[in-house]
Amino acid sequence: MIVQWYPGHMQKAKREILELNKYVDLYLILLDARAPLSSRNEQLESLIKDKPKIFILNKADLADEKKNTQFLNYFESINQRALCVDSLKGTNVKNIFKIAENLLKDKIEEARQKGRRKIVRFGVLGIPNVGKSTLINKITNSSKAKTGDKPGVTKSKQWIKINDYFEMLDTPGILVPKIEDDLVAIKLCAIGSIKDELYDKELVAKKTIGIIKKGYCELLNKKYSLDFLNMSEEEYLIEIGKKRGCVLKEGKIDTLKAANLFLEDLRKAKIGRITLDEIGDR
Ligand SMILES: Nc1nc2c(ncn2[C@@H]2O[C@H](COP(=O)(O)OP(=O)(O)O)[C@@H](O)[C@H]2O)c(=O)[nH]1
Ligand SMILES: [Mg+2]
Repeated sequence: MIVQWYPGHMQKAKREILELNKYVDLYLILLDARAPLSSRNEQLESLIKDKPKIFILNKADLADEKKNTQFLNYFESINQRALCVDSLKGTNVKNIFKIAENLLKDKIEEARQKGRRKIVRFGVLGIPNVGKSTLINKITNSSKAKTGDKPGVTKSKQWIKINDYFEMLDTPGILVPKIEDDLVAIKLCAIGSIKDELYDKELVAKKTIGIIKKGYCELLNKKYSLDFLNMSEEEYLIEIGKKRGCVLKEGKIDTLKAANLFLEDLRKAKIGRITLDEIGDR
């Protein structure tokens, strides 16, 4: 097992989502554009299958542009609405409402004919650190929803009026990441959705180097001025350590420090815009 997990989390998440589902008309399901398949939890999604949803491929600014397009096409092919978003800058955020209006046009029209106004209530769902609070802040233009760099900082609950037609719950629903599959778990650790204490960073760094050397070998070699062709993932991490001066007292390379540096570079897209999932992964 890559990640140490506690049973019971899934049950708690289910209860919370079922409670949320009593009030919500439409869900924004946030996925990390750098791993749009691995950051999905279809088991929990199935609890809300009676409600329309829009997949938000968030942090699209950090992900591979070509893959962004491929994944948008993929979601279209499975008849799902999806949008690439940068919640920090607000790129594409306005389009969320156009799609939402379209998805709920029958209900809106039905209310209008009865002389009422349908207020569409949004709920935001996603795994930790995917940018839920950042998106809610961007949309509601307030600092009510707390954001942070660590998974799981949000508490409290309140509807925030966006305009005459839309309201948004200020507290997102947290989806438990699916971690039964080691490859999925590695990717979720790599993008920062799993708390650091729960996994072995050296192992994750090595495995992630293994994943990205296939499609992004050039970016990797350029960033660290190395040559991948002749090296194992272990050796590569050691070389990164040498280049970055991660040396222990006895002259040994500090591979944990090297792993931290590598993961930091990856998460901030300092190696380049990298997407870890492939369409064919599912
Ligand atoms: N580059 C980039 N960073 C983002 C984006 N959305 C959120 N972040 C960052 O991701 C981290 C986690 O965001 P947060 O909203 O707290 O995630 P939450 O746990 O899902 O509520 C923060 O450091 C945000 O600044 C985005 O679209 N692009
Ligand atoms: Mg949050």
